[in-house]
Amino acid sequence: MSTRGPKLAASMMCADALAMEPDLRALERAGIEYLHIDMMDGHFVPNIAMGVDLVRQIQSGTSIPLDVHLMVTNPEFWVPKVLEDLSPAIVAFHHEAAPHGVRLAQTIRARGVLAGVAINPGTAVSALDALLPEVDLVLVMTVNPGYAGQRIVKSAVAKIGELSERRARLGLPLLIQVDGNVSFESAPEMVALGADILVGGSSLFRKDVGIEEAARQLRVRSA
Ligand code: S6P
Ligand code: MG
Repeated sequence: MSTRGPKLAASMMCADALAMEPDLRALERAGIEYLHIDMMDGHFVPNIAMGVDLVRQIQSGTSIPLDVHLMVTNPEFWVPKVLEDLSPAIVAFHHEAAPHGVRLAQTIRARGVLAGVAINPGTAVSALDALLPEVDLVLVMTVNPGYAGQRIVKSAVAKIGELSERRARLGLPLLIQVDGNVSFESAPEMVALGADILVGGSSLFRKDVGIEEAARQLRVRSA
């Protein structure tokens, strides 16, 4: 496992649904730090993905910690459910769906789990000013949430730098996670701007070079 550079979270939505076990073993050999679990409700985003039962089964098949990304309109319901039914290391809800973000973060932290808040490409970093001291992680979406394999939204990448500046100025031990078209080309800039955790989707689950080689290259290019 790498000790320098960003941590990698593998987006399980991009795993081979017909051969998830070989993919899990490859992710373990690659020293992937988190399994990124995209839970989508068909309301907050125009797609449905990864229910609790499926995720529980994945969890039983590996010791890689879970990083849950909730793309749902009602995180007040799903945060407690995920905490109860799974054993995640990180749970992130979307700011745009959470009028009671501080309460949600407190609920997550009370279980000894890292509390994350995610922002869409169209949401400004300043919208999080009041919430930053209450969370452990900010998930910066660099594509519109809902699907893998999309083009990057360039203006969203700059928000990594803005957040990095804010955490330094405020002295907060915040982690910055980036999700959306993290690639061999885009990862170096994301890390230079301050990203701590990169979500690997299409660029990690590569059928041509394989997961281990893709992970190695992502690490080399962003070290
Ligand atoms: C998108 C979701 C993401 C994707 C991730 C990986 O709504 O939150 O986690 O699975 O973006 O896909 P890609 O192809 O963009 O790297
Ligand atoms: Mg995600």
